[in-house]
Amino acid sequence: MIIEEKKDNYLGKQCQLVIGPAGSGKSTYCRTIMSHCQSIKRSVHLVNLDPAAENFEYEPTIDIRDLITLDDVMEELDYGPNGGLVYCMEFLINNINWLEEELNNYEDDYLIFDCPGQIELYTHFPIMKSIVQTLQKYDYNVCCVYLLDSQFIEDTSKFFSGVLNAMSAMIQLEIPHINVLTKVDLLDKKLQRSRDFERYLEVDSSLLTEDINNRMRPRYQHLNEAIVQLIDEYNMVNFLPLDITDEESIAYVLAQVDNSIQYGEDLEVKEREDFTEVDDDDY
Ligand SMILES: Nc1nc2c(ncn2[C@@H]2O[C@H](COP(=O)(O)OP(=O)(O)OP(=O)(O)O)[C@@H](O)[C@H]2O)c(=O)[nH]1
Ligand SMILES: [Mg+2]
Repeated sequence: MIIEEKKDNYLGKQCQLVIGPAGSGKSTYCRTIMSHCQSIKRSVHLVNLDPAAENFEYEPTIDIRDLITLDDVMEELDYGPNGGLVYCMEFLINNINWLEEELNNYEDDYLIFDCPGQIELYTHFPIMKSIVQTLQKYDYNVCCVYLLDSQFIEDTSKFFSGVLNAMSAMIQLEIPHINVLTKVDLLDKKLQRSRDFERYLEVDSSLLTEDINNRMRPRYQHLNEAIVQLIDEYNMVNFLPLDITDEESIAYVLAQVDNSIQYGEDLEVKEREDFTEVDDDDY
């Protein structure tokens, strides 16, 4: 069954790019998904792209610190932590063959990339985009998993800033994009069951506008409405809640990510090109 082999091979080349602001829970998410995958016997590899990372519960299979570390850059070039981080990431891009060689060793596996938290890497530096392009060159289906700390729903203006950053990353990367609201276990259980919480997961734009306009001076009304419209138009209104203490919640997030990797636009093109002999029903 040549077609089956092709399909298996293709589905094996998947990866999640886990990004989000500093402290949003990226490393914890990666650890949680690794542990969940271990329990469901799925083979996954952790890729560490954070040159400042310290300890990992699961040893990364590919680790940027084998190429460069933030400590070395800060010491040798006398850079501060932010400049040093950008230097490390640019160094990675200038030596992308290092990553390509590492990828070649694991080309049939499911990779989970734990990325650094500097927001500028996702909003205006082309670094993550270069990494995505490298992965795509090697036929990986890449999904961006954008994490936002659930404390961002404490007030609507904070939520706006979180959503706009997520949107900026989505526009830059141009890959399937899943928003995840992290640290839900820290939220009050009553709040989790309330309509207030739901409207942040599947945002009701009219309620958002009403809420923000009630809090801010009238002169900002038009701006608020324009932002909400933008959020609406880019379909950035969905967040998956992740409670790392609840196996079902973890499984649900993973299923959504898997789905977006398999059924993203890239796959549709590949399906047509590579799997034309297989019935649509098989997918
Ligand atoms: N209770 C709870 N704590 C969490 C969760 N996710 C992360 N944390 C805590 O939040 C802090 C930051 O988590 P990390 O996973 O290191 O966040 P990160 O995004 O990798 O941080 P950077 O790599 O520094 O950008 C740690 O103290 C974690 O223990 C969660 O789902 N629940
Ligand atoms: Mg981290």
